[in-house]
Amino acid sequence: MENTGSKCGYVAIVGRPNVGKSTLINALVGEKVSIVSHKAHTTRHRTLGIINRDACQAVFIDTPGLQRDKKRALHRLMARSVGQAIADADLVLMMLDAARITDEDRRLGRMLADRADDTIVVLNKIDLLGRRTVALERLKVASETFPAAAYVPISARKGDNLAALVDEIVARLPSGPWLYPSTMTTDKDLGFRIAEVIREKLLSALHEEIPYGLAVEVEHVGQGSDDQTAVHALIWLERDSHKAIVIGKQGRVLKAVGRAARLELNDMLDARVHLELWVKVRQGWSNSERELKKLGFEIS
Ligand SMILES: Nc1nc2c(ncn2[C@@H]2O[C@H](COP(=O)(O)OP(=O)(O)OP(=O)(O)O)[C@@H](O)[C@H]2O)c(=O)[nH]1
Ligand SMILES: [Mg+2]
Repeated sequence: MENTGSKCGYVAIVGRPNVGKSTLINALVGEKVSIVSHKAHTTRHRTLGIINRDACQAVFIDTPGLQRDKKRALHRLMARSVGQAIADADLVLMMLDAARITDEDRRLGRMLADRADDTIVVLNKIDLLGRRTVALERLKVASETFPAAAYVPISARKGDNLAALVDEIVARLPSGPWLYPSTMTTDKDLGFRIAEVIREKLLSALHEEIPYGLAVEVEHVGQGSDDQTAVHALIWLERDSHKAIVIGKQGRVLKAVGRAARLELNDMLDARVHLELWVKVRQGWSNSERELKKLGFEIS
């Protein structure tokens, strides 16, 4: 590839839980590279989403929502990956929910204070604000609270103003050769992506605290019968008492989760998927580095 005049850089997307970071990376890449749910703490792993525009390649890093509670090893790991992403990044998108700026946002702002020149504040969910004047007022508050190179209001869900955001990003990417092939959209392998689709469906089907003690591990992807693709996955829970809830009365919850996951996997794999799910208990996995490692978390 001719690299003269090309640009390439890492762009970390950071913000408190649930502000819409994963929704944004998916909207920018144009495919689902990171799962989304209405529950906080959905993203657990830093995940790349890559876009190419003319001679520019932007490598977005989706990160877990930064949170205060770091009691479990899992949460310490998630917080560490945010710090790592910020350190690795050429540019940082600091994402806010336009509805309100909180102490958690301010805490993150302090972490980024010395990176103001390469921080872009992204004010998300403007579709939920009634009037345009409210968006302008929120932008003013954001610009007074967080020093940054640019402030961009968007709706990640509706795709509003994303082109303006991409322009701001591309203008600030450093010169250099592309780091990834032009056809690559994410760094995650198929097994990981399948597990995440299943976890997403579980997150939307389950209530209360169960999602935080839930992990999905894909054991096998291969040729099934009748031209089907067979996928076997384990759903790990932290407590025996959660098993009945995840399975549901007469298996209804698990069946609905399996159906929703299978429909999405049919599209993702472009194949007819036969999905088998097993529910198992591994006590205390989220607070054990050894168990986290077994489940594929990177313990550095
Ligand atoms: N109305 C509206 N909802 C949005 C927008 N962007 C994201 N959401 C919703 O906000 C919720 C959280 O979205 P995510 O993308 O999972 O948020 P996140 O910041 O990645 O969350 P964590 O991974 O838990 O840190 C989901 O229900 C999204 O559909 C938006 O622009 N407008
Ligand atoms: Mg996320």
